[in-house]
Amino acid sequence: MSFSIRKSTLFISQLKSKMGLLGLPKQNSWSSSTYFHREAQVDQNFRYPDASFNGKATFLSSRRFESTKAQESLNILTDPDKNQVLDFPGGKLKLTPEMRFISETPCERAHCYRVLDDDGKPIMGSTFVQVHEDVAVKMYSNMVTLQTMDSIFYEAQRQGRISFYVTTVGEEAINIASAAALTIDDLIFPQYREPGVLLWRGFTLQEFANQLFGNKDDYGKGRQMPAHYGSNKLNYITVASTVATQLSHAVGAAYSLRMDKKYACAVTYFGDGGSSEGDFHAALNFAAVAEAPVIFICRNNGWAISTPTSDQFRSDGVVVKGRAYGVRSIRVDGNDALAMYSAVHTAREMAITKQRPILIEALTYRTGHHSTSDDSTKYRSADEIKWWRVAQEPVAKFRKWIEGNGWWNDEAEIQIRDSARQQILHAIQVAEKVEKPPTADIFTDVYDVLPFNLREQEQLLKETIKKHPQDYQQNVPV
Ligand SMILES: Cc1ncc(C[n+]2csc(CCOP(=O)(O)OP(=O)(O)O)c2C)c(N)n1
Ligand SMILES: [Mg+2]
Repeated sequence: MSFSIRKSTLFISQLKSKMGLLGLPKQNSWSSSTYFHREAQVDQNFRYPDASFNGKATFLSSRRFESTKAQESLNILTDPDKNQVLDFPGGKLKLTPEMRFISETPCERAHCYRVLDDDGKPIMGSTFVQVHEDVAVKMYSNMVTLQTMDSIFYEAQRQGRISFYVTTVGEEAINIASAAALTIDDLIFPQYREPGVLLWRGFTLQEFANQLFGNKDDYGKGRQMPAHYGSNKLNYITVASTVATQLSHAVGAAYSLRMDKKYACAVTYFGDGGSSEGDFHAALNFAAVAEAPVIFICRNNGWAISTPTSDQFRSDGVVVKGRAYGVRSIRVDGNDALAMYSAVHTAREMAITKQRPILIEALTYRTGHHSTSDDSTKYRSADEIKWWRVAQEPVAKFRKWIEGNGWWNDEAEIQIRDSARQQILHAIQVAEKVEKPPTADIFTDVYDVLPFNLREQEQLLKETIKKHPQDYQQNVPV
């Protein structure tokens, strides 16, 4: 349908007669939810979300355009500038005689929030949430442990001791800094490249190794692929391979936290590839409408296996999609642990106190292969990988900051790297010796009473193992 708009009320009256049911907005249509009244430092930022942390107001307001109920009449109002204003469900909007399309590209790309410069020094004028020494040291130690886990477990896969592994190389700051900014009550809905969140919460190296080796101490009873960790105790929902399905789960869980008036939020992690799934769009929209306290953390690492972001979307990355769905958003340097910590800490306060979703696009780069099933040099240049590995390495950058504060030195570095290595090697040795869960476990925990087809399959499997024992691992009890 196309029509021209003149500065007359003709089209409005036609519309009115066609639709008949357009009306006034609710009195409180700009107000935010009033579940929590805790005065947070983010209040200023909440009122002026396009303002920086130091509260400088900018040209856009933070009003939420809530839907209004259609009522009897359509109102044409005139504002003080003599512009005509249409009172439309969803809120008032200005009418214009100009036929102006909204451009598909902004004049300028969304800025990226960064605190530390390349030398690990806070950029002049940067605003960030202060991290105490003990937290900063734990953050750095966890990042080193994650790096060490990645190199040893990756090698274990290459030696054929485990079947599969996914590294987090290059994304250690997103993992650890975001985890540090949350509390254990916040529910985590991960993709597969965030084991650091679990590490931060206290999942032991032995628990990681048990899962990777699929032994009988693995909580998934060996039924998940390696690196698909989960922990009830640590509020970390088990990783699912199906990309982006966790997003809508997080929204539902956040809505339930809201109904229970809990001082907690749901946090879901996903990649740029995840944002290309329909689930991402459904989840953002639903979260905005339901006013669910959920933080969406997108790790935009440039690639979805071999598909670059340029073949996934033509928008200015992922952050801009938040506004389309009415979700407050920020783009952050994901390789800057201090910026990540500050953004997630602030997002958490906003999500919970104001009962709203927040989208964080963390810019980073997957410097490792997608997984042990991938060779990324087949689709990207070695120079590109090297630049990120050397010039933008997140762990080294954070080390410079804590060293600059006098919280770290070479001796501590040698000690943590040595200790992490010893502990991981020990965990592997133990996990390898623990017996496997029984084959019968394959059929449990889904149905209360096993349906006939699964009973048949179980029987068949037992007979096959008996007939061809050489084809099956000896250390798996039937
Ligand atoms: C629904 C679905 N489609 C495809 C796949 C295969 N697949 C596994 S990981 C992946 C790429 C995901 O990329 P991204 O979300 O950017 O995460 P990253 O691996 O870069 O961290 C794809 C396509 C899948 N697991 N699930
Ligand atoms: Mg990706």
